[in-house]
Amino acid sequence: MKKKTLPFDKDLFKRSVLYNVKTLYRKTMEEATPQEMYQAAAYAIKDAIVDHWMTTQKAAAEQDPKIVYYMSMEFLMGRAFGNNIINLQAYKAVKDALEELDIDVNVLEDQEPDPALGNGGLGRLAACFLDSLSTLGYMAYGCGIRYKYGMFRQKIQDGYQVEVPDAWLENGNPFELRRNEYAKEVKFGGYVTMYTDDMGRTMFKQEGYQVVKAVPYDLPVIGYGNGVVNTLRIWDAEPIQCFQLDSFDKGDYQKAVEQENLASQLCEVLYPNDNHIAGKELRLKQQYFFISASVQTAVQKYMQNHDDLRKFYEKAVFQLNDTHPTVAVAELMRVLMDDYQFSWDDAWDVTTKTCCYTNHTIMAEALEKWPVDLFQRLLPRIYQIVDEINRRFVDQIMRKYTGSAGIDVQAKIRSMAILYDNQVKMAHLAIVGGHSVNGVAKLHTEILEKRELKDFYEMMPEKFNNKTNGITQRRFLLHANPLLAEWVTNKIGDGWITDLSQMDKLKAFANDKKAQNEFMEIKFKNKERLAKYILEHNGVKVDPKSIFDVQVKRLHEYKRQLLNILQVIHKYNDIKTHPSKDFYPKTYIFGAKAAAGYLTAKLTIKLINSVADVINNDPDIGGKIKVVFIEDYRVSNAELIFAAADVSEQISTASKEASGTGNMKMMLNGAVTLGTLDGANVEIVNEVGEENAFIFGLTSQEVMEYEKNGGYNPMDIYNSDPNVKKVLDMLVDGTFSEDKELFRPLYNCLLNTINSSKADQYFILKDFESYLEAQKRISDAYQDKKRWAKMALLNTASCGKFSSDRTIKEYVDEVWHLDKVELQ
Ligand code: BZD
Repeated sequence: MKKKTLPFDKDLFKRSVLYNVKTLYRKTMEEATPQEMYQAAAYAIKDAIVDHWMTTQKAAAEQDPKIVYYMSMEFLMGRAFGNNIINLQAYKAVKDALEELDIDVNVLEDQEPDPALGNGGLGRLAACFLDSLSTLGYMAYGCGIRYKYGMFRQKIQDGYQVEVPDAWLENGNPFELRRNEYAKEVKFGGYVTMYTDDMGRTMFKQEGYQVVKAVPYDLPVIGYGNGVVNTLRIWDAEPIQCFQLDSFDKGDYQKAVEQENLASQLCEVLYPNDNHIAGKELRLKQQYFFISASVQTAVQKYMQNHDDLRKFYEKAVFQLNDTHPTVAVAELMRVLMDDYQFSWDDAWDVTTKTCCYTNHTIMAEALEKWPVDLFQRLLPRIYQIVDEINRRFVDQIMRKYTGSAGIDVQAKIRSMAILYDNQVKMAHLAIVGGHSVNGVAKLHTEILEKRELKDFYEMMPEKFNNKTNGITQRRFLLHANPLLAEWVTNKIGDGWITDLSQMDKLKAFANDKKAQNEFMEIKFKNKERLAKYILEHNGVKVDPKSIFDVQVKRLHEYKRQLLNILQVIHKYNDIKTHPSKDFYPKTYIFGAKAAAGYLTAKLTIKLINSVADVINNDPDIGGKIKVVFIEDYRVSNAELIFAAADVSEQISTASKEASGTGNMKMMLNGAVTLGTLDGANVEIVNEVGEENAFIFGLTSQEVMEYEKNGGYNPMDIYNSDPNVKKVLDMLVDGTFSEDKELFRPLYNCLLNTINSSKADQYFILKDFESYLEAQKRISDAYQDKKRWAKMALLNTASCGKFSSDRTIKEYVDEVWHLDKVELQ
């Protein structure tokens, strides 16, 4: 039986490309630049999308399904053009149509800027979730910020990272729709007054505030092959023009200017920190800005066709992507009480039944806390509400624990209060103000329950649940790796595109020599594709026959890129001292952005580049190893990199990486994991089998045990392991830089001679030997071609669990309880 596919009118598309080139640019196809052609084609695709978008919204209005509002400061969407035509099932038609117009679809795709409204895993997860929600037919809004400048573009100059603004909107965004009619006002500052309303109730009002206009821009999120189109609604800030004149008239010129400044700053730029909170005032403004606009919208949308707001939670759920959107708890309370005259108890009932919180990290520096005075000054009414939530919660703690044997009530309050030490603790507000708290991998959720949030778990265990992350196979296999996607479809049919568990069927081919050869042949072609990219971008020639060992992710000490590069240095020494020793060639590929103010991370980038320079140009090495740092790692080049990886480096200090999702993307593309038992690696190994992964290092238990006891002394390892000593000494002996002191800070991070309890906080030296040994196992395994092919193939075959479709199904069944929208 032939499956139904979405209709797509190829001739209409062609005509509309020609028409758009003419009306947008007054040009013929021959005269148009590639960028202009891209714009023309993107607008033509948008035409096709809009029909589905309208159909979906109409069906939703009729069927009135429950909607999830996925609230996130970050959506790392990546390029839309290719993904959109894939999900419209029109990739081939568009490619052919463009060919007939003498345009290469790949060239066109490369014209699109890579929208980078996110830092890393958390933002990309949000994008994968939207893709899955549409594909599964659930109604969803992504709610976020339309940053004028997204994640900075990274240039490498003389080995150093240089940040360049990412002007992604320079040429406009053909896929977006500005929805002025849905603009909202958001208020900051001022003070709160009390009054009595007509019914004799005490009411609160914010006065003397500054106001900005929040204008939404809608982006379509297309489901695969089902015609469902959801909306990513990102907010931009604009000054309220008429107010400016009024206040000028009133002589309040100062305020008018301030308002205008506020509006122009609010959405200017994404904070480029991953797993770290800088605590800047503007960041809190950004948070409240998009949350207030989104909450107001959700409530108003509901009120359009319902009359009892007390049942809001039956039709809406807010998923808070980490603590960044947590002011939603207080904002919903405010709207219900101040705008709809709810009592506290009624508002609280609705709010807690609506809000849910996902925790993405246990790193202390990522825990969001705001100074009370800042919070109160910026959001006076919201603060008042948080204060009352806290008062009632502390009361609840006291009622529950006072008089219980062996329980220190004050200690409980200290660890759980929302307001404590003059700080507003956003995670605590999110836990108390919602009904669901989830971690993002089994191990991570366990650590939350047993350690980080232990007191909360003991008090309210029913709120806690795990949702192991996932990724969309549509972008990361179907789009990123067309050769492998086609091969999989030939072997097992195309059901995997919407049901990744079907990958399991590939296991039947694990020992099939022909299948193994085909699989490795595809990997080789993808390695050639990446080698070409590297030659073009780095000027370095790498051998696609060498093992491609890949570590691409944000640069952070806990992710231990430093461990990787130290191991490379060791390998370099080994080859130099034993030139005739048999060694299988390896290409170490890095890609990572460091937060602009994170000096250790930036210096690590410099070290990787300096080591690359020395090794790649050393004739003694004869190309046995090469080191490549790929500039400006982002979603678009990630797709090329994942497809070409043999080895997936997932080497965080056990217990620190909440889940990881790059690990899943590489597994999907047949890379073998070299990792610690951290985050979702644990589940990956569980699925693929220990014999098909390379695991090393301390366990999370062991790490936490050391941490409890004040760490360990890395000096002991330095003194007893000559390999370690040699590698570390090379950091400060001028091998990698003329200035011997350049890398001293990294050396000192590992060997803090003044305070050993501050040394090597990420257990790099402790895991060094075990890591070397795992690297050796990899090189041995790779030389057994059959064994490697089987392992690689089994990784692809075992990745079924790691689809974001599965994660979303679990959210729907266990937390959100959404209904599907049916399209005729
Ligand atoms: O979230 C990441 C975790 O580090 C990963 O382990 C996990 O897989 C993903 C998805 O759950 N966390 C982040 O990406 N965090 C941030 O980017 C971030 C950004 C701003 C402030 C704090 C954290």
